[in-house]
Amino acid sequence: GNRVMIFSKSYCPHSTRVKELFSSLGVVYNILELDQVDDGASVQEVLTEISNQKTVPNIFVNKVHVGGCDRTFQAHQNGLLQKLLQDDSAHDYDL
Ligand code: GSH
Repeated sequence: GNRVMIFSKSYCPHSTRVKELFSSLGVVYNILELDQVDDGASVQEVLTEISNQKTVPNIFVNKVHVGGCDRTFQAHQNGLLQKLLQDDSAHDYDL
């Protein structure tokens, strides 16, 4: 199922790095480019509230907040990312 959700901005280099990481791992992700949707600013406000993170990219794996680009690469390095990806108990995201 669809397990990875990336809130991104199309011009953001950190977002690009995260997209490339998941692609290189062969992981299919859902993505919302906040600069390309009408209500992107309100989505970003809600994201700040629920994740306490103001910046993009903002990554969730199986409904667990991973963080931004740095945190996602960290999680890849220390094995947490693979663990989160293996948790298929969560429901798919519907966007
Ligand atoms: N250290 C952060 C990470 O690892 O994700 C860098 C993220 C960052 O600086 N993102 C910029 C941002 O969100 C866009 S490239 N700026 C505020 C905004 O767009 O509202």
